Amino acid sequence: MKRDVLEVLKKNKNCFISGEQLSNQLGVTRTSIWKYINALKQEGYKIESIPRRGYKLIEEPDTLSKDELLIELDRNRLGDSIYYLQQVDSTNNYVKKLALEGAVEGTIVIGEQQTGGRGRLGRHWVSPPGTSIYMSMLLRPLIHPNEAAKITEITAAAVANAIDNVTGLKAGIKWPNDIILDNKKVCGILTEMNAELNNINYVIVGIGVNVNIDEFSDGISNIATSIKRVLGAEASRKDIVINIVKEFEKLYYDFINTGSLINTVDICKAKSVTLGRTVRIINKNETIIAKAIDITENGELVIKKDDGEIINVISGEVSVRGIDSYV
Ligand code: BT5
Repeated sequence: MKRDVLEVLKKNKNCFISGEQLSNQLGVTRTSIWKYINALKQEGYKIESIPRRGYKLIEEPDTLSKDELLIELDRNRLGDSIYYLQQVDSTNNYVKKLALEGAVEGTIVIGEQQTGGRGRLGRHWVSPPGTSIYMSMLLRPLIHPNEAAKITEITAAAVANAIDNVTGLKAGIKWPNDIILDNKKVCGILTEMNAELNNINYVIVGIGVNVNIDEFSDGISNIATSIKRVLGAEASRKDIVINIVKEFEKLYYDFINTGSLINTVDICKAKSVTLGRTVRIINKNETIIAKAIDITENGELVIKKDDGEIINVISGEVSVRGIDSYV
């Protein structure tokens, strides 16, 4: 019900709506309305209340709360079930727990802060409170496990589009899992899977976006950036999350329904900061230096070595000359 009150206030933002109107429209007493309004004020909403005129929503906090997201996502296939946590070790770990309890595809977990945020290969993801997005989505795709890497590319395309839609910036994609602004990493994606030989039990897509972070710790200050640093102004975390889910949903079900990744690949190619550059790829114990020349319709990176040999890379650690720690 609090969400319904919020939805009506948002539709009438900056206009008064009386307690009586609210109570008639939502079918609850005026005392209940007053309680929900107080709860919203506690959450940071600025609501003016004037006797006989009613309530006026003046300002909304940039919260990623379940109420805010569900108002926008209630007609979507993903995001029907949202968990919003003030603190969590890792949103991927939390989704894993929910997945094992039988949670449905599209379940989303969002944390305001992570105490054990993870990158690939057990690396640490810097996750300070209140300024960024830490979210994970549960998927149960009926695809072969060897196709799971495609979900990372779908996510990268969705996040890059979402950043562009909300901020007007032009985000780049460093194949396969980094989103880049001004040659630095603004978002990382961690895709994890639980599968048997021929079928997937679940996939967890974890997304970390540096939105309004001002400064980074020494360890990553030369490779990391935030939207605020590049844009010169704060961006709405909520709008970015909603956009990510909507963009992801389009590309994901397009892939699931048609079996083709082509719409995602088109975005990844157009936004690639990898193509045309020299890359260093570390795969298991082997290091290859080559030029990135294409991305196939299945999302593989095509590289050409100095001796002319052409290799299709499905996954691996990629450093791009000029973008990150590659020297
Ligand atoms: C990634 O790994 O880029 C995947 C990051 C995924 C984070 C999300 S947050 C929500 C969900 N829950 C989790 O626990 N994880 C996911 P990788 O490609 O391995 O990059 C990790 C490297 O990025 C680190 O070793 C640092 O060098 C750098 N790094 C760490 N924190 C960063 C940050 N906030 N911004 C930019 N770079 C960072």
